[in-house]
Amino acid sequence: MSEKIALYGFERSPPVRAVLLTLNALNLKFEQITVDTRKGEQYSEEYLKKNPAHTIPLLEIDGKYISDSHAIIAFLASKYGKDDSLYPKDLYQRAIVDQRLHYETGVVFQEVMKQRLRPLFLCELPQAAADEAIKAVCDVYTVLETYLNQNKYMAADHLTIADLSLLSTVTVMDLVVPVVAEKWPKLSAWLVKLKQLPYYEKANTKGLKELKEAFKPALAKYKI
Ligand SMILES: N[C@@H](CCC(=O)N[C@@H](CS)C(=O)NCC(=O)O)C(=O)O
Repeated sequence: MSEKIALYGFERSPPVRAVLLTLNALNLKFEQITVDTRKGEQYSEEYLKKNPAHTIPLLEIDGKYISDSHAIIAFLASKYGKDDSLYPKDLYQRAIVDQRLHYETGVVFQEVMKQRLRPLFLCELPQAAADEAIKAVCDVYTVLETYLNQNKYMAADHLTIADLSLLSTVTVMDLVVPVVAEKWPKLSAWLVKLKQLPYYEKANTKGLKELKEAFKPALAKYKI
């Protein structure tokens, strides 16, 4: 690989961690450039030129930019995968991976994490709304359990970028609503298996540890 790769973002962000997991799965060298959204760094003039949508992650590759974790990980797997297993070339198999990625974008991250879990995390909700948020998380787990009844991994019988994307968010939701084997046996086993990936610790645990600390007041306040 001769291209120069840089990843903008910080590790608390699940979509940033999805990219970190993929970069590590592909054994790629890259530079990490901190953009802390808590400090509003995504709104700097310089960053907005690179990503007008002011989101992290952002990938820079030889002076060109790609935003959105799903677009980034599909690009990386297509360009650097030693075969097509992470992002299959077969159009039906690829459509299944894409569907899981869209589900992660629209439902898991945007609807459940951003709109429901974030206010819970900020202790802004009454208990009834917290109950709704928890139910939304359980609904996601049930959908994922069904995917895992169809395949050994989220979108195929082997690891794909759909697993890496969902792993970054499910590990956060698991901090609030634990994925218990009694209710979601396949999802629970999937989590255990993915946590054994050789690059898991390096790519996913730093941001997660910080979030675990940050979640403590909410976990003390609500009955979950
Ligand atoms: N669908 C996007 C979501 C990215 C996103 O919303 N990231 C959050 C941080 S977790 C962010 O950049 N928020 C700051 C902002 O939108 O201004 C992706 O997967 O990259």
